[in-house]
Amino acid sequence: MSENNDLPEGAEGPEASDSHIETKHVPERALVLVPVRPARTRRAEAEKSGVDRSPTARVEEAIGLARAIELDVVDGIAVPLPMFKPGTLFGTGKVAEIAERVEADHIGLVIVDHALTPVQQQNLEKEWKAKVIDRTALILEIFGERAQTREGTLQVELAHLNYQKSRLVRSWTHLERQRGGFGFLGGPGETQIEADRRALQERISRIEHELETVVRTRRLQRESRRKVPQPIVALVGYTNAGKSTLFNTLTKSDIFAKDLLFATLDPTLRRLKLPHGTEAILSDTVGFISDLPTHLVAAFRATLEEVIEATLILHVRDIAHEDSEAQARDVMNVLEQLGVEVGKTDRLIEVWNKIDLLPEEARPAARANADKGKPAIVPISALTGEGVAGLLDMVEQRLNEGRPVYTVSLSGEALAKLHRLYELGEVLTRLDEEDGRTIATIRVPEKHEQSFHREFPGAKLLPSSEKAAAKAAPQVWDPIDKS
Ligand SMILES: Nc1nc2c(ncn2[C@@H]2O[C@H](COP(=O)(O)OP(=O)(O)OP(=O)(O)O)[C@@H](O)[C@H]2O)c(=O)[nH]1
Ligand SMILES: [Mg+2]
Repeated sequence: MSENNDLPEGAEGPEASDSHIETKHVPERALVLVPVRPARTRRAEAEKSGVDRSPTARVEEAIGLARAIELDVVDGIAVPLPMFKPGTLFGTGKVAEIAERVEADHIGLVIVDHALTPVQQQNLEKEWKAKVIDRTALILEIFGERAQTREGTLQVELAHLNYQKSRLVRSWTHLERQRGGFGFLGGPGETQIEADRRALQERISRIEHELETVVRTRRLQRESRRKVPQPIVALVGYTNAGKSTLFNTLTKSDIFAKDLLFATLDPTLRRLKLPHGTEAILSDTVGFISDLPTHLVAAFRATLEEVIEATLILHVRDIAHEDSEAQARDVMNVLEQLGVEVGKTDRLIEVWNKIDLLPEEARPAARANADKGKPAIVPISALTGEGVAGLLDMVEQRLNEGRPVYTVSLSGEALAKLHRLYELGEVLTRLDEEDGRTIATIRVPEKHEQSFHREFPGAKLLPSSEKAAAKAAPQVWDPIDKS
């Protein structure tokens, strides 16, 4: 660092406020490079995968990742990548051009938003005289800084070690190739790498063992929760989609939510009270991102078990983001990796968040009924609260789908008790007859079952054959108007 650090605290000499530092390598001055394939290749890839990310959004995201660990990002550039050069990823001309930029701007760290082989990394470090890391290493770094619980720390460490181990293998294969393909004869480098691998493997086993103990405790806690059965509603989604903000709005909590990628790492659980008395547990958890290192997904499996086993999964999407569609697909992919059958399950609800950022006429419509494989959609703003009441209604409705439905007929004085029906359960249909009677069908959550029978002794259980009709009846359900 510069001598400026030696200034006494509070000193405000011109040097102290001058951001231009004469040292060649300033470790936290970072340059972000986003390799971009030619348009034609990108179109072909997009057709195959159904995902096309705009280069600008990718640059923005990569800068966001770098800022997540407080790096001073000097610039973020989309770098054309007509073909992959095995030794340096980028072509010779580009490498030289970037070297000049690194030199001129005193950059100490270059982040390449792409996978780099260990050899590419080493070569680029030599060419640019700066530290070089790839996307996976950067994400691992962020997770390392965020981890707070014992479980989180162990998981990140495990992912890190596995990442390192996989890179040792790759560089070994490379050495083998350099020697003409006779790797099995052994040779220089091999013994050292083997030793390194063994050391890594020993640490991996030790951490896995320790993690298993921590995870077992969590499982036991979950088991004991299961004895008092409460449905779990899990929030999932791309990082920065607004999961924690929604969590705070729904549970009136104050957990950390910020315009920061991977603000949340460790999972949080809170009680969620629904409008008609149904109770559930809401879980907030780590966000997903495109090209999430597989080591991380594997390491975080235990944390994500809450999601895998949840009764309902709320997929929170930043619907105002230009890459919203691609982000959703990434989330689906991770869910699939975790064993949630995305296309088949009826446990998913899509929460389209941040509608306050869209002009009135561009706001999406709600989709109440889940067709086979198509999740329901609820547009909301976790920030302003718009649509949130409708979301809660839908969650409660979905959690109680299996609950019994009763028919209640009220007339005369009993009509005064009508409001109690709305308090005790979810009124599915209501018919005001000409003779002054009111007939309603109501689904009663477990919690209110006793009170309901006490107050409405004449209620009749609706046969399950008629339940579908009650459900299909038009429900006044407009999340936007309801907030
Ligand atoms: N305008 C607007 N901003 C929102 C809304 N919901 C969340 N945000 C903002 O989006 C940013 C990210 O919110 P978080 O709740 O931290 O997002 P997250 O999904 O928990 O993110 P990670 O924990 O990083 O995965 C914050 O700056 C929020 O204030 C919304 O409905 N409208
Ligand atoms: Mg969060």
